[in-house]
This record gives sequence, C-alpha cells and structure tokens, in this order.
Amino acid sequence: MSPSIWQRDNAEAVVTEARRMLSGPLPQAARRQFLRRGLTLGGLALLSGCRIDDSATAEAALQRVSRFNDTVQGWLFDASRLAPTYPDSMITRPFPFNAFYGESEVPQVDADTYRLEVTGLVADKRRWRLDELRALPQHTQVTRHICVEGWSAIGKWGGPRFRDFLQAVGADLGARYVGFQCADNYYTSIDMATALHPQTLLALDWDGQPLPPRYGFPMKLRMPTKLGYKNPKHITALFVSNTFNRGYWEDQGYNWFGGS
Ligand SMILES: Nc1nc2c(c(=O)[nH]1)N[C@H]1C(S)=C(S)[C@@H](COP(=O)(O)O)O[C@H]1N2
Ligand SMILES: [Mo]
Repeated sequence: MSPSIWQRDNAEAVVTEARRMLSGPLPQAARRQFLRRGLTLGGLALLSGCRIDDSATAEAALQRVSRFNDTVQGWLFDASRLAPTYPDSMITRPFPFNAFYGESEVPQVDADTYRLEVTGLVADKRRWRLDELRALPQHTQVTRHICVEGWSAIGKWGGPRFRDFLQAVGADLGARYVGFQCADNYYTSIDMATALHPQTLLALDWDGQPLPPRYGFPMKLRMPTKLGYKNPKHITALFVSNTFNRGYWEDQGYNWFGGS
C-alpha cells in the first residue's frame, strides 16, 4: 500500500472515531468532570454517582480515548523522520535493566537450539537461526530508550534492519501489524509503518557484543520511535497480520501505539 493511501485510510478512521466519541454515551457534565480529574484511574473511581457509574463503562470510555490516540499517532507518524542519535561517549553505563520481573529471573535462551518462528502473512515460514540473521546487512545505532516508568537511557544496538528481514521472508508489507512472542511470555504488537522505519532494528548486539541475557538475548526489536515497553526482548516468534493484537502492558492500560 502506498503511504498516501495508508494516510488517507487513517484520516478517515480518525474522523469516524472522533465523530463516534463526540456522539458517544459520555454526557457533557461527566465528560468535563472526567477531564478535570486528569483522566486518571483514581479519578475514575471518584466518578461513581454520575452516569459513568460502573468501572466497566469508565474503563470502556478510557479505552476508547486510548484507541483514538493510537489512530492519531499512527496518522501523525512520519516514516521518514529519524529519532536522534548520539555519540558513543553518551552511552548510559551501566545501562538499566527492566522487565516485569527481577533480574534473577531473566530467561536463559540457548543460542544453538534457538530458532525464530515466523508466521502469518509471509511467503517463507522457515525458522531462522541466529547465524542466518547475522548474515543480513548489520547496522549500529546509538539511541535513547524511554521507559514510561520515568527514566531514559542511551544505548547502542546492532543488527539487521527489521525492514530487510521482512523483505527477506516475503512479508506482506501492506499488512497492518507485526506481533511478537517472547521467551518470558511477554508479548506486544506494532504498526507496519514503524516496523518498516529505517531505524527499527532486529537487535542482536548491545555495545558491540551479543545482547547480554538481561537486555534480551538472543534478540530484541529496537525502535527509537517507540517507548520501552513496545521494544520486546527475547523474541521467539513473530507474526504478520491484519488482526489487531495488544500486548502485556497494553492489556493493563498502556497506550498501544506507544510512540516516543
Ligand atoms: N520480553 C520482554 N521484553 C520487554 C520487557 C519485558 O518485561 N519482557 N519489558 C519492557 C520494558 S517496560 C522496558 S523499559 C524495556 C527494558 O529494556 P532493558 O532491560 O534493555 O533496559 O524492555 C521492554 N521489553
Ligand atoms: Mo518500560
């Protein structure tokens, strides 16, 4: 699909979504109160008594705002705009570790038996060994990783461009999403425009060395255009799809697009 068609489809989606939101069941007074309380979950709890009086309805309203946000972010995403890069001297040392568990529970993946599973809308569903991924042209980038928990750090990642990999497997580049499964049962999914962005790397290296286990061995998807939780570590399987899938943190309320 050409970028202009992609943008037009999204523009229509934005208008439809905005119209639905404005005519939706959220009454004006409740809407004002909702905004005044800063759209926090705590604030939502205080809303009992108004017409959004059950948490399922309030949650649904919030979800709708978040999905609207995804649409707008997808629409505004400029596939040719590059995230800032930094000199090696600015790399954060030690680079922080983060996961939904502690560092002692990092999964240990065996390099020799590892195979990346590739399914969905791809011509070639062969599993990939690490040396095959290393045979693709390698790129190195020093970029800033931003975590929603309030920290950011500069790191150096290397590996093939995800775009080159998707082309190598004959992926349908007009499909909407790419989803990921990880060795620690983490999962997430991204929009195809970001998958094809020139700075989106299938990172095999950190700071010139194979990714240490804590940073996602054997491989993570590194996207300087997205927040930390959208960058899956320890990827074991990926799938190209037109069906929307969420993610580990997204299922707990984080915004799906997660642009940074
Ligand atoms: N497989 C997996 N990937 C993950 C996570 C995780 O828990 N498991 N956490 C995410 C979050 S919230 C952040 S901030 C980054 C942390 O990456 P780092 O350990 O390289 O700093 O990994 C992201 N990817
Ligand atoms: Mo994060």
